[in-house]
Amino acid sequence: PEAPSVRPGSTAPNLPPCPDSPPGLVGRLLIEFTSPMPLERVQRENPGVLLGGRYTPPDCTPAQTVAVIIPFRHREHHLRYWLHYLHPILRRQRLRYGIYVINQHGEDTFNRAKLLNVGFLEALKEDATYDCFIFSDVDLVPMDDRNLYRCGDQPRHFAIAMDKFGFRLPYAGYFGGVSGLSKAQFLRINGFPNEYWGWGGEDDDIFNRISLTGMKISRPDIRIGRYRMIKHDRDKHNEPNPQRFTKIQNTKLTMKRDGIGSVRYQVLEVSRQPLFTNITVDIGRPP
Ligand code: UDH
Ligand code: NGS
Repeated sequence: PEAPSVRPGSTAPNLPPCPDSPPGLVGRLLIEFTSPMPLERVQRENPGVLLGGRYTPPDCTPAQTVAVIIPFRHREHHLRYWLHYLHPILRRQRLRYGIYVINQHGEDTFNRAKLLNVGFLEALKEDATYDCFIFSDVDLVPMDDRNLYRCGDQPRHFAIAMDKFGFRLPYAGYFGGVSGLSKAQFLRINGFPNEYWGWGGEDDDIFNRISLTGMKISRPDIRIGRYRMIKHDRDKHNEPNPQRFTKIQNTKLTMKRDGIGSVRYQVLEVSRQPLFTNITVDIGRPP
């Protein structure tokens, strides 16, 4: 008899649903950024990851398909550590996922939130079944694999206990670092703002969008939502945005016109690497 054909990366039929609490988790992890991390080593350690950084559990059918979106420019060294730590964690969490690095082309002012909007749309163009989006800075690695990179019935904030903040939230409304929204939650807030050029405030604007649409942030236990950040100097062309304080006062007005419905950009290259999909994009520059 003919073997059933299964598209690579798709879920094989007849597998049981993946468990709510994955059995193979190890809990607290040792995370360090001192030993060198060649990409060849990371590839060797992750043979089960398919081209473009796609993975599907071999033994169960996950409830969600997760796109992990990373805003990026000139951080190759951080990305290698991120891939080294995250692929095994996501695998143990029994996720069906893809990794998308959204690389801002050129040297104009950086725009984190606009890159995340691009990631949402481009991931869906690759695979219309993505229904959960995890937005992660490239320099943040979870210290506990029980911090599950999934979506729930409210937007989720994952990076709640970072080493640089003494393993606490810096303020109650902090929504930076690593966050996750279902497709429906993301569309409900009109995605993220496109008009925060330079550092700061865009995560507070997203927090405002969530509150203004009547949703509540969900967070893991403080003992589990721990993160190490790779130490780095301030990047070039990502200076603190002097307009950020006034902009976050106006989310209620701006979120209707500025968001996923109004994002304009040009994809320059899509390159499927062994451990991630690299999307280089021209997002323009501040007016
Ligand atoms: N990012 C890049 N390239 C850049 C700027 C930002 O890839 O040039 C991405 C990256 O994923 C990063 C994220 O955007 O993790 C957030 O930007 P950030 O790392 O600048 O924000 P953070 O708050 O640092 O971590 C601000 C500067 C801190 C200087 C501290 C000096 N000791
Ligand atoms: C707030 C910023 C956020 C930022 C947070 C942590 O003040 O964007 O600090 O920054 N909001 C504004 O500037 C309005 S950190 O300590 O990581 O550099 O995420």
